[in-house]
Amino acid sequence: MMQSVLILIKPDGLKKSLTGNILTRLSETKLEIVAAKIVRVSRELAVEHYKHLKDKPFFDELIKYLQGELHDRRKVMALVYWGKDAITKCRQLAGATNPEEADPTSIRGSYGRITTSGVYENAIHVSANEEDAEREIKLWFMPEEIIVDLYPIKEIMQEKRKLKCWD
Ligand code: IDP
Ligand code: MG
Repeated sequence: MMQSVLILIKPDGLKKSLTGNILTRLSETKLEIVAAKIVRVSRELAVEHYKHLKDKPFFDELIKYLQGELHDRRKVMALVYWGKDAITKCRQLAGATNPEEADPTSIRGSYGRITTSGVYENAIHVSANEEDAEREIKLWFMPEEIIVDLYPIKEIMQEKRKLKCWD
């Protein structure tokens, strides 16, 4: 089944200079990268991304983690991979959520750790299923930032919107 999946290289992955290693691991899947960017994560974006965990005791720490406040790296790398069984393949490579339980050869098994404050620092986010992938991709990317048409779009006129463009 052709699927798309949101991947985030989280701030610990960036701080530990793991971007290249993680992208190399993901390239084993032979999936296609159809969008990529570096994002400074607002609190609103982090809370929306992880809203299914808002009642967990580690939620506040998790939001700080995704925003980069725990690593003094206020950015994440966001990518969309597309291709056959993209979600299954990427979740497999990422490994289990808890880095101690993750297969040691997986990305999280290799690079993740559990901090004393309790949040799992697991270097990478991978959408869990097709429904999450669609919600997350639409949250992190505008249609024109993705080089293929993944989901239906509409075109609207916005005259009073202020846009930045090159001078
Ligand atoms: P996933 O990232 O494998 O999809 P989720 O349950 O969606 O797992 O959790 C999102 C993130 O929250 C995890 O990647 C991890 O950083 C953190 N997290 C999840 N469960 C726990 C926990 O029990 N303790 C600490 N951190 C957790
Ligand atoms: Mg998840």
